Amino acid sequence: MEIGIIGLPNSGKTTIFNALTGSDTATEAFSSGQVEVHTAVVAVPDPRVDALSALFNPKKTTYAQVTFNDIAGFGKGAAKAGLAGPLLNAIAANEALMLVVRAFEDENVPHPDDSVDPARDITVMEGELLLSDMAVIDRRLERLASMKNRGTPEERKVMAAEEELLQRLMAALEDETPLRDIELSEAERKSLGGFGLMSLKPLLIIINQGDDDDERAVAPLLDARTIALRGRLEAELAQMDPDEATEFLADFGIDEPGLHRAIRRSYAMLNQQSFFTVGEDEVRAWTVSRGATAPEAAGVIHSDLQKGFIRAEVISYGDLMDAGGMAEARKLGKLRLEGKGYVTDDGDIMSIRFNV
Ligand SMILES: Nc1nc2c(ncn2[C@@H]2O[C@H](COP(=O)(O)OP(=O)(O)OP(=O)(O)O)[C@@H](O)[C@H]2O)c(=O)[nH]1
Ligand SMILES: [Mg+2]
Repeated sequence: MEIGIIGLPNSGKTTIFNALTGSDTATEAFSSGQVEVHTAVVAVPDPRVDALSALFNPKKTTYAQVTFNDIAGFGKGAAKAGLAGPLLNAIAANEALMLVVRAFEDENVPHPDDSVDPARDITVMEGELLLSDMAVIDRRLERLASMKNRGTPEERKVMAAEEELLQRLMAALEDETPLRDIELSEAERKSLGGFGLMSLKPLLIIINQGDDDDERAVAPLLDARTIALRGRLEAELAQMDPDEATEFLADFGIDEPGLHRAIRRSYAMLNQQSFFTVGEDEVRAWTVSRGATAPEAAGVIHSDLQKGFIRAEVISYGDLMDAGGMAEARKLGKLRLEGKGYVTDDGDIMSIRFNV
């Protein structure tokens, strides 16, 4: 799962990236304007994995992972002519976007619009995503028009369907509706895959507050897809050893590090869930789409497990913990044998039977 961090220049993208990933990438008040992507892979904190690890005492414990990409800033007007190639490519490579919006005041850090106004900046940036998509769709429609009357009847049918779909999307964009809010069939989604449409991607908004700011100051902006973080503070926190961090969290009245909240929201937003494999060798969390079947889940572990899937032995995390161990759970009849049609649940513990 890759999440691209975007936002206006100097909004604090690299600071938030450092906070989320525990990196120590240099931040600067004046950007070079070059497309340079910082990447870090982060383990998804999950108390269930900790508890399973305590229960099985494995040689290795592996958390689910998410990759954050800190992408160069782009601002108002950037999307008019279509975002420049390298920037568009850097953003298109992500499954979801994290928009960083500045709320911190600091005279030494210039704002491209000369004032701090997070509500305005959210509107500006969402507008840029829509404009960028319009430019992409416009170009594609022109190309389709130039190919009219060419190709086999079958090819023409495909092109006509694509044109109709793109016109529908264009109408939505003109109406200021992001494409993620449009209902699309699986096939339509697939046909759009190569275009790098930005407003199609799930979007999580991070409001970057100053060290002494209170979340209540931006309360009207907070919703299911918007959270507030004190970026610089959290970046400092991410550099501390655990004891120091605990004290620091208490001092600043932070319930839990922003990383945990941001990851949880990202997971929900991406329609993802976790299942676990357990044993003496390894306790491990895996990421699947919500609604994934048992064979699809098996395929995340290895394609052979999906191909040769016979059945899965499944127990819910809660049942296992209640029983206090696998042997006890088995005695209580809590382990289920599930076939190919089984739809996995968040927190399932699975053991796959397969045959290749
Ligand atoms: N006071 C304060 N300063 C911050 C905060 N977050 C970032 N800054 C400062 O703002 C400046 C820009 O931060 P960056 O994280 O580099 O911003 P950016 O969005 O990555 O900038 P570009 O990549 O250049 O577009 C740096 O000087 C940071 O130290 C914050 O929460 N409070
Ligand atoms: Mg930066």
